[in-house]
Amino acid sequence: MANINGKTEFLQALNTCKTEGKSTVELYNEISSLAMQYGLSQARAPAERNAYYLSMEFLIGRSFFNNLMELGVLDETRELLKEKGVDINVFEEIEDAALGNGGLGRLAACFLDSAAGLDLPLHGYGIRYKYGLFKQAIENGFQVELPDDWQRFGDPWSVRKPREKRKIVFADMVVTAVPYDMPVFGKRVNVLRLWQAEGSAEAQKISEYLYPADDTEEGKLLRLRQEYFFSAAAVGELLDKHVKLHGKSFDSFADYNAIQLNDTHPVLAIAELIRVLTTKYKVAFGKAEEIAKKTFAYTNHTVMPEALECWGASLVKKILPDIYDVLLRLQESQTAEFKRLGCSEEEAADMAIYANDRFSMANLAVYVGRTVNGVAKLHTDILKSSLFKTAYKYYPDKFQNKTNGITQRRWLMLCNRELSDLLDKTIGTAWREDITHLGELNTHVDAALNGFVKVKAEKKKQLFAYIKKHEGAEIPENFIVYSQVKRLHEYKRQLMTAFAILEIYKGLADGTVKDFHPSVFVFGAKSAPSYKRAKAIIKFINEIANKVNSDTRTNALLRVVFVKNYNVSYAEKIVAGTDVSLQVSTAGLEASGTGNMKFMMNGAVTCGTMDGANIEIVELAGKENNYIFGAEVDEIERLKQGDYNPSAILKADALHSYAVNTLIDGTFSDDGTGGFQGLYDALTVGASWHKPDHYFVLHDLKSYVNALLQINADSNNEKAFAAKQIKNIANSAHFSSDRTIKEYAVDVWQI
Ligand code: 26Q
Repeated sequence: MANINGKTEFLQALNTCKTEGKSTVELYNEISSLAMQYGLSQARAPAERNAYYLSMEFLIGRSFFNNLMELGVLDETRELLKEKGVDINVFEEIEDAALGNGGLGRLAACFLDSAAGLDLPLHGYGIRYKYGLFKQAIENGFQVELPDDWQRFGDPWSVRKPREKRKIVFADMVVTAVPYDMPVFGKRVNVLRLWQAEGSAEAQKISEYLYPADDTEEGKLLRLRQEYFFSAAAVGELLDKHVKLHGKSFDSFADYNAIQLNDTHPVLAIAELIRVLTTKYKVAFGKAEEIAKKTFAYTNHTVMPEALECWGASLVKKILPDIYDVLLRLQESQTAEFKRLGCSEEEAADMAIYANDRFSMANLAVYVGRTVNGVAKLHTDILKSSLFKTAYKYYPDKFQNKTNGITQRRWLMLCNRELSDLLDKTIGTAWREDITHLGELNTHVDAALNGFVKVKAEKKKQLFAYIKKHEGAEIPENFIVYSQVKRLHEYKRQLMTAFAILEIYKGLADGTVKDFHPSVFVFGAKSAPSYKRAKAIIKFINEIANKVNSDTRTNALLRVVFVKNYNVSYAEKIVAGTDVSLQVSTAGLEASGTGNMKFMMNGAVTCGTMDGANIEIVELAGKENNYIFGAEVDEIERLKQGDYNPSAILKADALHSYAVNTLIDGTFSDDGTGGFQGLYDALTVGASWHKPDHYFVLHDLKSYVNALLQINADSNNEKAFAAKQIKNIANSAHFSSDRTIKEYAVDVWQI
């Protein structure tokens, strides 16, 4: 094959590529590998100082379209293929690389995209799972999990580097870590290096599958192995590289390397760095600790206590005895430092790395991390005022906020070409290079109105066609679209949306809700396989969809669709075709949210609570252009302290009673699983581990229904409503991950 080292050569090669008689998968692999050759030829010499993003998850999605776009050949490829009689959309058959659960994993992918786009040397380290997040089927309304064998289409975007393999040693086995490099194209070519575990059958299990939960239930041996496996591979490689380039002068290690810990999952990297420095290179412990303190930075993504990882000391001792020793010594030096700082005993206990026979990964990360950041302003404030309150008292300078962002390349240019073209026409093309130019749309709202209404209608049409194809559900064209798509969690309150829909449905049926603009509610969500209540909520939504969609009294006005196997590619369709973004978590619990930003940038209004980044969204786009409802953090705090009585609310409100009682009055069937009774009990009597309705669904339900109805009424004034949507686009530049990455680059990584 000819050497492809430029765009012209790529297009020539593509032109001579025979398409007849080839399957989509064959063509996909062929075109992708041509593009890889072209893309890799653009790589330059590595940077002196690099930042590394250690993450258990990289939720990349589909690479094909995105990479062709980043390489500047998507349009030409589309045209060339068309001439050959191939519709480029056939490659949508290639499924996503879903090496992540949700927000945290997708954020990692957006960050890599932005860094490459900004010419900043940020590289990823993670795990090359054989199976990504399970594929979700829906059977009789229930979630069923199927394996996600994403590599069956081939993996043309990775390069296996067997010569750079490493040994990872556990007390009971030795595992080979083989790197696969996925280039990240942009202004520069960065690398996402994913490690695959090889060796014995036991060894291979380490990279076999992604934990399909986005919280911890219990410490699991395999999870510990996974975390150590990729952290140790990354740290070992960086140390080897350092020795090769700079000799054994580890004082300068942190001058060349900044390591970002994406939540607590890679935190063992800290202990591993110290272990290797002290054992292999005989660096004194205190010195090694100092180097670690200059190298690592930590991002927290959740305040949910169950997701803060702790490892049982005996487990660590058994499979990673040297790491166990390092952790204990870190605890000693931590204790000494706390003494110097004058911490009380309780304060020291609160921040302890080791307590109750467990190692706290969060406390270790906060102790060693140069910086600690939350992912939205409110979230960082909560870290300072509660979760890490004591640490904030003693180390105030460590704490920073880095509000999340999303890459506009995938989430606007790629998924919404129509809107992108309209922006070009309205404000020129400068926004494509520098997203802050989007702000210029603020003074061209009227000029964009007609065009925007057309674009939204077209994106809806495309979404409805896609839904028809994948779910079989028909949605009439004039419907407005409310979407709630995200992982299924009680705190995200999909159940509250379900109740709100039932109340609206009843109002439509009995005529108390009037002048209702036809509306569809779109849900997409995977539940952790072992999360019973979340699974019951999926069944409940599907039961509601069946009832509502088949009721001829109301189905010209109201529909409900639960899309199965919600993933990055589905999200690309949904964010572009949605009018109303539902972001309704209990205030204080959604660290940031990033779906909210994708919807905003595509011109949806937010119907949400004052939580996570919603607060910053309405701050920037205006409360008058969005719909905020429900209890704010301080009120939630008061409710928690006081005697919140959801049963009283239920009793006092006939509509609420109607909606909630459908769980238990035979309106719907959970097939005898008891799942619906479980949901009902959680709201009305609570459980051994929580008070009734601890996510305050019933407290916020009334104001939620009102907000939904207000939106519906406002949407009848098409132009005024479109103006609100446009103002959201115009003020969304702040939520570009380009902005976030620039902040990390300056405030944390100094790259
Ligand atoms: C931990 C231990 C064992 C098994 C699983 C886990 C685990 C896995 C994934 C714990 C947490 C996660 C993922 C968390 C996550 O996605 N958090 C989201 O991060 C987004 C990016 O910052 C935020 O926008 C969301 O608000 C937050 O929920």
